[in-house]
Amino acid sequence: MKVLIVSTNSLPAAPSGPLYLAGAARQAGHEVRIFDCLHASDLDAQLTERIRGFQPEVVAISIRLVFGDEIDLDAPLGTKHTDLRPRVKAVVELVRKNTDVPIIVGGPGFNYYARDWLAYLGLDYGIRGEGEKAFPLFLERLAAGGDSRTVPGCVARRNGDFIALAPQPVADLDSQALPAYDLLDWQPYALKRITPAIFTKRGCAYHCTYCPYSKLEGKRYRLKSPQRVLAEARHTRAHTGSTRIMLCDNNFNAPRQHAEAICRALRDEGDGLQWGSGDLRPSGVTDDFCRLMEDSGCFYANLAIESASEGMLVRMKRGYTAAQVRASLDALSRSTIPFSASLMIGAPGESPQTIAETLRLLDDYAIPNGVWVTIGVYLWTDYQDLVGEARRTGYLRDEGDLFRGAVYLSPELPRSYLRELPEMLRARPGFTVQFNKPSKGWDL
Ligand code: B12
Repeated sequence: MKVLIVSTNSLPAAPSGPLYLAGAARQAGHEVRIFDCLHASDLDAQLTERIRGFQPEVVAISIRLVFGDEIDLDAPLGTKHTDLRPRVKAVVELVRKNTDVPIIVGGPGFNYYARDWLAYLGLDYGIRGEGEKAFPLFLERLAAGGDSRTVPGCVARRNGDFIALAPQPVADLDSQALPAYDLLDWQPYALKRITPAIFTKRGCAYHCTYCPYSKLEGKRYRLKSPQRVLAEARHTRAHTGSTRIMLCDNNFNAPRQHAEAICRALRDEGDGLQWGSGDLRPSGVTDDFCRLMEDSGCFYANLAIESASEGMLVRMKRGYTAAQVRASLDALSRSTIPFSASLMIGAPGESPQTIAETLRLLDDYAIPNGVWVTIGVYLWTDYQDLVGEARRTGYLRDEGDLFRGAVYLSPELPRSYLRELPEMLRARPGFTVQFNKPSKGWDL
């Protein structure tokens, strides 16, 4: 079948999801094209032209984000909140205007809100979860005229009914198709200074109270072999020309042996490829590990500290201590790796005292690439323990709140303190602050 995959994301990031999806559909024998809205200067004209030119038999729409916050010092509290749903709706309407072939939706931003999305977009069918197996299966059913409502992860509306099947995680990641970087012209991404991204595993063994990933991807790790990661890295480099690659899995260094094996494989390849990770866990980051990261070409690592208050780390169930945060910062500081750190402020129990505790620890370090602070914890899904707590305490009242964008801010943070906090943080060298507002009209 002729398959058009439309990536609706309008914030700068590599379209990794659509690329893995495209690879899988092509491996199953379909003719695939990708349209990335990120570069569309005239969405209407360009998408119309693509549909008319290619004449797809099915259009797959990938939803990465529901809303996004970006730093903008001219915006209230220095952060611009964008509701990205209207953009996705505009894409669906444009597709509808140009063709009546089936439209199917999926992607990380779709997973939590499948039912809301279908109602909002006026569509009847989507797939939650990983697409490598489910999407080709859907295409097979579609081509053969079979029942697509038995595809794992599918969500469907019919005559007022709504069905949702549990997604089925891909067991063997090594045997899946490579991300189809060859289907993209990488030039516009390079101009926007975007680094291509691949992932090395799925799953998360931790259970942080604010994070949905272990429920989304499973607690058991599904690892790609180092050889497979190398094959993806080579393929990505060959088709983007980029000597840098982001490893976009969560907690890159967990499990530690897996991260070490990948570093060794990249080091032994020795062809100058550099890698980065936005999510290094402050545990087991020793001098030896940092040396391995250096030797394997790590050009950037973000240490996801979140908090250095002992009490907050326990409350958030982060699974490491302030002493481990210190040990990780010590080791990274002795290395040549350009690293940054990130903090998340505002989870239950956060108070001016716990923030002071975190900042006191950071005072002992010069962090070369700065500190990224997010104030306000996103509430996405009932997969987060925090959402349960927010419902119990009456912080969240309405079922539809999540799809409209809700943020948790500890009630122990007085407004007078919050008013001063962003400026107080921005005054520290290298600190960048994103202030996620609890709701649309919320102000201090
Ligand atoms: C890595 C990551 C980042 C990296 C991006 C690095 C990069 N170059 O890609 C960084 C740190 C920059 C980042 C930033 C942000 N992120 Co982020 N990020 C992720 C993360 C952890 C993985 C995404 C990924 O690439 N996965 C690997 C690819 C292969 O998987 P995938 O995209 O899910 O695609 C698969 C399936 O979804 C499916 N699929 C995809 N499309 C389609 C379409 C169809 C039709 C079908 C059937 C299937 C399908 O098949 C694919 C293959 O299995 C996700 C969480 C998660 N685990 O999903 C959050 C996530 C996407 N991020 C999120 C957010 C909000 C953000 C920010 C807006 C945060 C902020 N600043 O406020 C920014 C925005 C950045 C941007 N410009 O887009 C949210 C989005 C949810 C929402 N409600 O909007 C997520 C889901 C996290 C969460 N809370 O659960 N992020």
